Amino acid sequence: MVVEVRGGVEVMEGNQPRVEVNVLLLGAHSVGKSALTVRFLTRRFIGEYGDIGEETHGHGLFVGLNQSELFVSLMTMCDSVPESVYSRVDRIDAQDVCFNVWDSPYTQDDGKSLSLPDKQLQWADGIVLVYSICDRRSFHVVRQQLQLIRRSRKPSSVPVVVVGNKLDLHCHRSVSSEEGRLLALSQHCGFYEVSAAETYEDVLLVFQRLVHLIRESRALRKSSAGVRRIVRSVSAVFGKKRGE
Ligand SMILES: Nc1nc2c(ncn2[C@@H]2O[C@H](COP(=O)(O)OP(=O)(O)O)[C@@H](O)[C@H]2O)c(=O)[nH]1
Ligand SMILES: [Mg+2]
Repeated sequence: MVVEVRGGVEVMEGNQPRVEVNVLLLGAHSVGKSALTVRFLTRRFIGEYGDIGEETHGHGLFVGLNQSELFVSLMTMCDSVPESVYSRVDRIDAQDVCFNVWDSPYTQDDGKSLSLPDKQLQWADGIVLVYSICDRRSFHVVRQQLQLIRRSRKPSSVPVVVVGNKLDLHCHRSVSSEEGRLLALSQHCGFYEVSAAETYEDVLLVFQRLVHLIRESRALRKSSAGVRRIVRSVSAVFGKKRGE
């Protein structure tokens, strides 16, 4: 029995609580966002991926794959949920986690200043920011996107994992591990270098780390809301006493 699946957090499947996390992938064109998404969802690397455009309704991502081969489901569309979100349920730390993954195409290659749609940022519980270790320009894009995320209306603490992809091409590396790690550390993000082409396990680690960061951030929000409630009740009592 599914009680609630509306782009939110609280889901009950039977009697078992299930965590729901919305994961947004960002980064420059051709860094491997779709490759990482497909790796995570299907464990496979298929080489070429159509972009999930507004018009494709989620089918572009899986060019070359038979839809029936996939153990993913296209989420039910509703006002607050975009068309191209794929979901996968995983068991992490003895709890079912439903990943809703939005692999958004990069559309800022026209020389205009970079911006991120508010719709995406408000939807996301956590963000995977991808660059290619062989493409310095894509690293600058990640740096800029990170600044935009931290300045956005969303709480600046939205969990982010920075990912340097195409590790198998390390002989063409133009961004060092240290630079990537330093950027991530300076903005309190997780950091991984992976190869979507070569390994599933490392890609899985990225998503698992993001879940841990999301859990931490939710727990922090809950406890600070609790503290605010206590402070309000205490000031109400003392305020009353002073007025009496
Ligand atoms: N060598 C290598 N190529 C990759 C890797 N990940 C993606 N690619 C290739 O890079 C190109 C762009 O990948 P894609 O996922 O479409 O990038 P996106 O535009 O960020 O979604 C494709 O030709 C992929 O096959 C990787 O880890 N290693
Ligand atoms: Mg893509």
